[in-house]
Formats: sequence, C-alpha cells, structure tokens
Amino acid sequence: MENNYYPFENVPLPYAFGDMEPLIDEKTMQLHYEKHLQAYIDNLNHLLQANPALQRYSLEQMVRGLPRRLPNDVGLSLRRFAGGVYNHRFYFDLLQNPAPEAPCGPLAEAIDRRFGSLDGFKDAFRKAALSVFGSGYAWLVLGRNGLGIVTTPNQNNPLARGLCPILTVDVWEHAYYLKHFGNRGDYLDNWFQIINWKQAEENYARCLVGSRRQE
Ligand code: MN3
Repeated sequence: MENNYYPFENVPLPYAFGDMEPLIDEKTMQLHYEKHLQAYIDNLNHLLQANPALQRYSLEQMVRGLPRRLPNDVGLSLRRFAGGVYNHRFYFDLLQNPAPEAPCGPLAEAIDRRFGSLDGFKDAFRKAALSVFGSGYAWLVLGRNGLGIVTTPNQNNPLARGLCPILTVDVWEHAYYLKHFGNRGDYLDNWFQIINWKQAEENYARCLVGSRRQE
C-alpha cells in the first residue's frame, strides 16, 4: 500500500467515480472518497500531529495495535481513524468494473475447499454482511485454520485479531444509502458483481507468505 506513513494523503483511486455505475452510483463513490475517507485521513493526521511519538508507525502497525500503551482516548481515536483509512483503501482497491466473474488459482481452490463453491462462499459472506448490526464490515480472512469470514464493528480491522484480510465490503449505510436506502441486501448483490478478484488473489498470496513467516 502506498503512503503507509504519516503524513497521510488521499491517494487517488485507480478508477473514476462513475466507473462502478450502475452497480455503485457515481455520487456515492464520490462522497465516500472525498468526504468519508478524507475525514479519516484528516483526523488521523491531526491525531498524529498532536502525538509525534506515534508518527514512526506504519498504518498497518496502527491498525494491528501498537506495542506501547496509549492513553485511552488516544488509543480509541487511533483505532478509529487509522482503521477508517486502512479499511476504506482496502475496500476501494477491491472494486473493479467490469470485474472477473470468479477468482482463479490458489484463492479459487481455497474458496472451493472451505465453502464448497464460489456460490457457497457468496451465500455465507452475504449472510455475514447482513448480520452486521449498525456500521461495520464483513471480511474474508486467512487465519490459523485457513479461510474464514468475520465481521468487524465500526472501523475495527481483523489484523487486530491476528487475521489477515483478503476481501472486504463496507456495510456502513453511507456505502449504499443514496441508491438502495436501507436495503443492504441489494447493495451486496450489486457489489458481488464488481469484486476485483485479481486484487483479492494478490491479498491472499501476501497473507500466505505472512502466515508461513509466523510458523
Ligand atoms: Mn465507508
């Protein structure tokens, strides 16, 4: 991930806001990136400005949880703001239109082994994403026992639980309200059609290398 250290900037998306039409509308993409992600970038920079000792940590280290003890309010704000930057970048990088219909290679094989088929994965992932009460994310992760699906509230990230993220969907209402109002299921059905599986395959390969390093 580029720009992994303070000061953080809103790295341009690899596509235009309108490119996800009609599956995600242009206005939603623009607000999500220019308002929501930008606010997390600004808040994280302000927090780090006020706490210079934290500036040497990478975004991933901040999301994973810092080794040093922080005052409660700083720790909570850091988790929210760093998570908001990391999670949104991760989500946006996994969008592509048109997208491949299915993953290939080792990720495809692992999905078949764990969920029976790609459709089996989609059913389980959709259920998990619908189960998030309020704001949060659903994730495909690699953990000790192979692939799994987890959800996180707010801007929490599976890295803090020792799980390596492969794929995520943002289910905060701001991700779909303009087009779908409260209908998260319709948003998910559209989102499944614009998954950048190549990026997910790269994430999976990186997770595998990381898990071998820890053994
Ligand atoms: Mn969001």
